[in-house]
Amino acid sequence: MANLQEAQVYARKIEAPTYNKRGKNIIISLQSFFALPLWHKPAEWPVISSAVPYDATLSINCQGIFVKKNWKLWIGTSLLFIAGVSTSAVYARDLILSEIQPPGHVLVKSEELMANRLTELTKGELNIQIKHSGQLGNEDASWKNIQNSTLDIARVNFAALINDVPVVKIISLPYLFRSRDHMWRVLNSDFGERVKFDIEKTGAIVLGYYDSGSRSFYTTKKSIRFRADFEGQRIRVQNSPVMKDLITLLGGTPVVIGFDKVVDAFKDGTIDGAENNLTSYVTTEHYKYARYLSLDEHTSVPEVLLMSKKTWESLTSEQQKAVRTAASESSESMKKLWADAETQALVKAKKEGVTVLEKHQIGMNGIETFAMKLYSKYVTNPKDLDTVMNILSSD
Ligand code: GTR
Repeated sequence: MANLQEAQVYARKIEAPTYNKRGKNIIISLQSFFALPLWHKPAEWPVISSAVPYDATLSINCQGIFVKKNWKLWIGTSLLFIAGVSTSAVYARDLILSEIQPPGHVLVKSEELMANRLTELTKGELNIQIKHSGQLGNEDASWKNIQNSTLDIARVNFAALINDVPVVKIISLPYLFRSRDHMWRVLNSDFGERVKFDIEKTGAIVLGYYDSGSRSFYTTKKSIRFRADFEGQRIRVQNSPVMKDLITLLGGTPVVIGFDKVVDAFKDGTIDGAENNLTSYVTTEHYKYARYLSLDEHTSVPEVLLMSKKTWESLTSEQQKAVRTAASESSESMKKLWADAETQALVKAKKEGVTVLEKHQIGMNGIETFAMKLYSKYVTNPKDLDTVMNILSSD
């Protein structure tokens, strides 16, 4: 789906709850109710069959004759019908989740775990339909659709929120987190609560976070080893002011391109490099074009799972609890899946002949010194300064 408008139209179409299994029960119950006259004596069949299934009045008249003769059977069947309708009143509902990664990606696998768990916890009342591979548009579209409540759930990278939620600029600062564990500890602290509060102020419900590892640079012509290696390089970045400024500061030219267009940009030479986590580097096959990978781990910007406020408020408190449980279990189990996926990605990249520079082989001092100049631009008040100092000095 190419643009925001199309995605919104599609999202509106699917906005109405989908009635499935139990909805069908209603139809079957109604059919059997009006089909009762079929049980008449064969002599009455010509009249009755013309009444079924189109003319309910005739059918009911015929049923009158039938009731007189078989009242016990009629009462029994009617009770069954009423029971059928009353249980059918609790319908199953499909929640639509937008995801840009393809099937098989660790994020999609984790969302599948969440979907199965939610179906189990709500005994089929709530189900999640995962629209993967950007079927409903890119992350910017998903984020907008969550805010205007035309989409139920979206998994996006924090970068998609950066222009609406200022605190995301802090999380996106280069070399802020030392490791994934460090990032998780910070997200689980008071700071994490502030992030959640700031996102929810904009009209979205935070269901949880997913790992996204650390992002590193990869290039087509030569390895990035020193700060000077950025000069003249056109590097693809997400639509993030922090990332654009970082590349400019390091001496390169930032090129903002959608995630799904990066391979084409490598093919037609629009870019000389990009940056992402190891998993995406391999699953997108960027490694086939950018054969030099420098593991500088400049940012660790997690993924976030969001629900629209309208969807959230339409759920019962039991259902909300089930959604929270399914999301948090999936986020927890994803940590292990992520670590495995990252290890496998590095093994694959090396096996495929990529030139990999580990952190200790890169002139990090020079690069970090330049990168940290960004802090003075993005940390502009005492509260944020305090936050950044706490993060940098925390274990
Ligand atoms: C991936 C992330 C995506 C997207 C992408 C990008 O690692 O999972 O959500 O943000 O990076 O670089 O655009």
